[in-house]
This record gives sequence, C-alpha cells and structure tokens, in this order.
Amino acid sequence: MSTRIVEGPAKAALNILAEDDITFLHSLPKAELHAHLNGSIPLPTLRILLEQYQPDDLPNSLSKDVIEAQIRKFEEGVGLNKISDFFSLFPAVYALTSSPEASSIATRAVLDDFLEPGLDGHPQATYIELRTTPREIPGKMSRREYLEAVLKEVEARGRESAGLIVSLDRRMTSEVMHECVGLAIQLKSEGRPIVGIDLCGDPQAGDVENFKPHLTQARQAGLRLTLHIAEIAETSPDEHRALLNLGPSRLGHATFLPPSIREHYFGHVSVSEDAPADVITMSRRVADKPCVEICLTSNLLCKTVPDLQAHHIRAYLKNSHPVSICTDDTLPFRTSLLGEYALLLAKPPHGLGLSREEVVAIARMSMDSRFI
Ligand code: 6MZ
Repeated sequence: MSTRIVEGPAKAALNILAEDDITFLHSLPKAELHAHLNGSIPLPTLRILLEQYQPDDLPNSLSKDVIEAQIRKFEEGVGLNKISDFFSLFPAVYALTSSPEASSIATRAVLDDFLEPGLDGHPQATYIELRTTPREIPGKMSRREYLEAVLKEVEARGRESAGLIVSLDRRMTSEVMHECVGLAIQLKSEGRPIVGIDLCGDPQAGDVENFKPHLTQARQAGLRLTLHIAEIAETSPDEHRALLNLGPSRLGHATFLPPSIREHYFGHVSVSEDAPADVITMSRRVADKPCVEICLTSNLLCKTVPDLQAHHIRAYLKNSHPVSICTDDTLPFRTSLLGEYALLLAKPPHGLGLSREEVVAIARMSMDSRFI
C-alpha cells in the first residue's frame, strides 16, 4: 500500500477542495507520462534500501549518515533556490539504487505507489510511462542489467498499465548515449515494453549537436521521443529549433519556449489574458502537436514559474495545445498525481480554477498522448 506524503502547493489545493471534487478527481482515468524513477521512490522504500546499504561495496561511496541526512531533507522539504540545486539531490538516492536488486526494489515500489490503491483507497494513475536513465556501476551493474531489472518490474504490470521510457541525460558522453539508444532499440525489438526515449538532465549541461544523432537514430528505429525543452530561460532558440526539428511526440515542461517559436512550430497566436481556453476542441486534436507534459509543483518548487497564475499551461490551453498533467519527481516535490489535478481544479490562488469539463478534457488528452 502506498504511503505517499503530499505537502506544499498540492496539499494546499487538496485542502480547499470539497469532498465531491476529490471524488470527481479520483473518478478520472489518469495517465502519468512524466515521472523519473529515481525521483519518485517512496520514502519508506529509501529507508529499507538504506538498511541494506553496504558503503564498502561502491567506489567513492557516501556514508550512511550522509544519506540519512538527505532522506530527512526529502521528508522535511528540499527548499530549492534555483533549478540547478535540484540535480545535487540525486547522489544519495543513486547510492541506494546501485545494484540490480536495489533497482528492482525501487522500481516495484514506484509502480506500486502509482498503480496500487493508496491510503485513500484509490490508485494515483490508471497507466504510467516511467522513465529512467540507464546506470552503470563498474564491476557491479551494467546498463543492460539495470534496464533488465527495471523492465522486469514494468512487464509484471502488463502493457495496459505500464511502459518504460529510456532517458538520455544531457551530461552523458556521446559514447554512452549511443550505448543507451542501442540498448533501447534492441530490447524493444525483443518485445520488451520500451515505448520511447527521453532527453533529460541539467538543462544547462551538454550541447544539442551531440544529442541530435542519437535522438535521430532512436526516432528512425521507431521509438517515440519526449524531450525536456526550454525548462529554463537560458536555453537558446537554436536548441529549441534543433529539438523540435527532431519531430518529438511530447515535450517536457516547455516553460520558456518563445512565442515566435510556438507560432512557427505550432501555429500559436498571442491571446489576450482573459481569452477562454478551448480544451474541448483541443482534446480532439491531440495528434496534431507534441503534447506538453506539465509538472505544476515541480515548476513552482524549482522556481521556474513564480506562481500558478503565471504558469505557461495557460498559454498552451488558450492555443488549444494538448497538455498532460504529471508529477515529475514525487520524492523531492512531495506531490501526487491527484494533488497535481487538484491544482487544476482549486480556485486561485491555490489552483488554476479550471472547470470540471476542462479537467476531464485534460485527463483525456493525457490518456490519448500515451506512447502505446
Ligand atoms: C530535467 C530531470 C528533472 O533517470 O535516474 N530529472 N531532468 N529536469 C527535471 N526537472 C525537475 N527531474 C529529474 O531519475 C533521476 C534523473 O532524472 C532527471 C535527472 O537527470 C535525474 O538525475 P533517473 O531514474
């Protein structure tokens, strides 16, 4: 049974909703399309992994005390000043998931957390496309062994419930990206439930010219692409164009895509502040444009958007652009998929104040944007 903790913006939104609003949100079929495995491990599972942790097994290992301190920070809330602080949260988690056995335990717990009923008696999601970066620990775990461990857990849920997206981290060398794409193509051809390739990692790292050949290879082999794009203001229009020219099926965040690029690629027009969102038409047009995976709490806590009223979801909705609602990393962001939907429905300033009809259409777009 799930023991997820919800705090912060999602909790505030859930707290102001009426009981029948919560019942309504539970009743919606929901697809989680943007969840990073190592960012979504439930706290009790991290504690179990910490008990089993043998620091001596690993090169440059972290001490149990250091990891314990980090787990306490996850419990209390990580308090980020800027998005670049976010990526330093992971070494402690990675220390605990550095063997195939530990990776299996972590994956099983994440899938349980999303797909099994929680304390409220309801599952968070109807379907999940979990994503993860293939890890290698010299002498302990190869990237193939890591993926095999994760895939076995995903397969146990059945294709109607779960699929795996292989993430390429912007910090990877070209050689490693090549290996990861090769593994994804091969495992998919063996009938394993790999549904796509993601580009993720510190948005300030790496050079798009290095990722392009690998993403192109994946696309040509029939893998769908979802790309983190414009997550911070500093990414360049050249990078945006290079990524969009690869023909991605979905986009992660797309917070700072300039209006000129949105106009050129998606036909967006500038709309007045009070223009209504036509989500009903939009939900019939999911196939036209890459669905934008929206992670409201993540953006608020990483301070890439100042508040919900300024959130870019509004610009996408007003342009009838498909979106899906996702959690990103439930561990540091202390949220749940239900909490993210609550942020759509709750009245400002705690939420976006969308109508139930609009929320139904958004949930349907998420289901329609699955890679299966
Ligand atoms: C970019 C992110 C991310 O792959 O080890 N990751 N990349 N932007 C984000 N927004 C906040 N959140 C998580 O899961 C953890 C990895 O996912 C990426 C980071 O590269 C992080 O190391 P996996 O399972």
